Amino acid sequence: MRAPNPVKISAEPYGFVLTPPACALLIIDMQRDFLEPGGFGEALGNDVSLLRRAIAPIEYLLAAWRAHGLTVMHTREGHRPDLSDLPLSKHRRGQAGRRIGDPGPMGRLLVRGEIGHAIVPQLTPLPDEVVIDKPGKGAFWATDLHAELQERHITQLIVTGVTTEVCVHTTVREANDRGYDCLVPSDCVASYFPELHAAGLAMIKAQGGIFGWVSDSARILHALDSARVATATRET
Ligand code: C5J
Repeated sequence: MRAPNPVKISAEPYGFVLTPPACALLIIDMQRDFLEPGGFGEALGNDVSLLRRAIAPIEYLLAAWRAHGLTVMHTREGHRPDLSDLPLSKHRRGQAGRRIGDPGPMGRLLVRGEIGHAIVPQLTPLPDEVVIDKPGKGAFWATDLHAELQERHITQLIVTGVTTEVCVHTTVREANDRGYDCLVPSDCVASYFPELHAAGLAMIKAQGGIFGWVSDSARILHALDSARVATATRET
């Protein structure tokens, strides 16, 4: 399907003009380690069921992005099996025996290649989609994400995934400083802490959109659909 033309998405603090070929859908850390029992998120004492509400809305956006032939990128937080990319400060956090690299029901916690490190089956990347392995919370730090985006002339990001106030927020801030316009669909991000989820979204759109825009998946899908209808009408 031909990529649609620019279209306005209803968003806060004001409308976001989406240019589909220049906009990547970025899916942050939708890994079993954060979303399923027995992973790193649960080892930190969190109720992982709170994150699962983001899966279905992301699935819808992902299907639309793929159907339009637009850019999709995924990230995974995790460390090398020898933990050489794990700073001591990060390693020390959490309870002894339940820290990064310790064994768990889905393999070693937050270690690349383990079962828990995989993206949840509903959002499994296609072979041609970029998967960024990141050792930090932000997706730009110590990764090739900026280079991958620049190579594809991407200037806008729809940022989805988990958790709202940690890896999503850090990534939006990093992206904003690098000149990307970021739109965050509120139903496609989630947190173990509803109050931090709300605060995270509020911070993004405050002060005239200091870090970016907030909308939701229905409004994005509606706009994408209108653009497709407009393109099809012009072509007939
Ligand atoms: C956390 C993340 N919360 N992906 N990681 O440790 O947000």
